[in-house]
Amino acid sequence: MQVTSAGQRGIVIAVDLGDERRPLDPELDEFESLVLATGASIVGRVIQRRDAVDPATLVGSGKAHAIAEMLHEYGANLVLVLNDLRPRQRKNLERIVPVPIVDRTMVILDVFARHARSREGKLQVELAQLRYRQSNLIGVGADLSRLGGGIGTRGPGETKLEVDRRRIQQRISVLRDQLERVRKQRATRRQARRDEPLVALVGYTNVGKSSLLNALARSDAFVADQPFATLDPTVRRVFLRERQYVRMVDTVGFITDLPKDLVAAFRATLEELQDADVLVHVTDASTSDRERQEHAVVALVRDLGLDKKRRIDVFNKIDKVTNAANVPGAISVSARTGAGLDALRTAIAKSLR
Ligand SMILES: Nc1nc2c(ncn2[C@@H]2O[C@H](COP(=O)(O)OP(=O)(O)OP(=O)(O)O)[C@@H](O)[C@H]2O)c(=O)[nH]1
Ligand SMILES: [Mg+2]
Repeated sequence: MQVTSAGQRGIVIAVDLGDERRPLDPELDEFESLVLATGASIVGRVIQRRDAVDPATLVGSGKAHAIAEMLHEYGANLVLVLNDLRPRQRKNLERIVPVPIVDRTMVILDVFARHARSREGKLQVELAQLRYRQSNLIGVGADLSRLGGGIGTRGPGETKLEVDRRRIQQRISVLRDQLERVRKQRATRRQARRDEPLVALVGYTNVGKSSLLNALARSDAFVADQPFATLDPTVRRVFLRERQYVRMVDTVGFITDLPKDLVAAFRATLEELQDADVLVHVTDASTSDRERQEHAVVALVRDLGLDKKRRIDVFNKIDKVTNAANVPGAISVSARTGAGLDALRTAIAKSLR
């Protein structure tokens, strides 16, 4: 179930609250790369500086009308909103701006929907999407109309929404049952492979976890310069040193304010991390956004109850930085050039003793 699709032309809207602790730029950049990962293109951008969001329409109502005019001018058929959108704001905004209004959570869910490969991954994403719609009083109309030939219709009316709600609830129960079954199978498979220690790669999305796994295991897990290339956990056998191997699992990347329906949906997948003997926390040494990303990961690791585990901090992509910050205890590597990989193998071996 995808909300956006190739050929969609979107206008990105953001309200800048001027919070110094939360500068808009990195969040906006990240949002736009998420949007591009859905296949939609960005044809315009509206940033409104305000002290608070407008409770009725998010942006001021004058701005909302200006956006409606921009839609015509730019031939846009989608509005993408960075800020959290309350159901009432969405509804009011939809009246003024008559195209689908998609918020950050929906964008992330959409990227997940595109990238899910396994049956469990697909079920998890669909469940998260429906739960999000349910809690935000969005009908299924937009998606169904897309299947029937293009999004671009208005949201459903009141009675239709009632019907939608019932259908959503029914579908959610079906998905839960199916997930339950898939998970039982996975648990049985997992039991069978408990011989070698398990090392889990964790980290923000797009930092190079899959690339690192490939470099260490000489394998070819999917790598792409876009958020959430990996959704399904991938396990590879990695050589550490003479007669010592580990299993290394690469899993879904983290992101700031990961939608809670997604965390819930992916909890079971992330639970694989509970079995890990060591966590390897990968960060991207080359991004100016490193600190914010690191905080998000540390918070999620804590939420998942993994903060008691042994952890190795790794700075990846050092080939891209001229003078890499020397953080004590952290290991600098490049999945691309192979620099630092031996030091990482040694550190993992040491941590397992
Ligand atoms: N220059 C450089 N680029 C790298 C390095 N490692 C990964 N990349 C690039 O970074 C991008 C993301 O790499 P992935 O391995 O897909 O990252 P990931 O952490 O698995 O990302 P998700 O699965 O999307 O969360 C790709 O374009 C890689 O080619 C590195 O050491 N140096
Ligand atoms: Mg990956």
